Amino acid sequence: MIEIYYAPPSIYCRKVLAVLEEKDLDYEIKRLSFEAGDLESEDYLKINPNGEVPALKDEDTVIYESTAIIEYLNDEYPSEPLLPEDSAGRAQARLVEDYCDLHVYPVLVDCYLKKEVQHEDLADADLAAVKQTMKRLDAYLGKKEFIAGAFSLADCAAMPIVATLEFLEIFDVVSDMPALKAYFKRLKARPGYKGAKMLSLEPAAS
Ligand SMILES: N[C@@H](CCC(=O)N[C@@H](CS)C(=O)NCC(=O)O)C(=O)O
Repeated sequence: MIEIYYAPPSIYCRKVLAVLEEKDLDYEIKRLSFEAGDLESEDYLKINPNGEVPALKDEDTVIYESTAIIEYLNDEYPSEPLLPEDSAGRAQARLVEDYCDLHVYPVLVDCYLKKEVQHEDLADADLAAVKQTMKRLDAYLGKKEFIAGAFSLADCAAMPIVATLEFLEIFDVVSDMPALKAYFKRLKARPGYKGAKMLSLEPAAS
């Protein structure tokens, strides 16, 4: 059985959960707590020496770094392939997935911390930072159904973005981007959205 180390509400973890759900794989969530210091425990550092979530165990295989994890899942469980067949399409999926990790997620994590942990209102500058990343996603999407044409890992990476915008009640940042808005609606209808929405460990409502 696959085990996924998840500390709610990690957006990087929820990207992996989205892939697990898209591939309809059985998995068990090993819940860790940031507050309790679980990620710095000696036992967990043996699993992920970076002291971060997610990490994944699949029998004897242990992997950390969310991108390495989802690439592993796609290779190891190829029945629902989540990368296009052509090299250019694969590169497009990977670069947008990378953009989500490096640029979109950090901005949303900042907003989450400000609103949910520090209990402060988001400022115009916070929303502008989110919007700037949404514009990039909109440009990557263009007129396509999904980021790389067919549904891919990049779309799994976008799913927790949608869930987080909704959770933070800032979905309106995409109100003037109709194609992106329609794409986000398509993502919400996917099986993977259940995992992407799992901010807590409560079963995600559909
Ligand atoms: N590059 C890493 C980033 C993972 C990451 O930043 N995880 C955060 C949670 S969202 C974390 O575990 N931070 C450690 C901490 O806050 O103690 C990946 O893609 O897996």
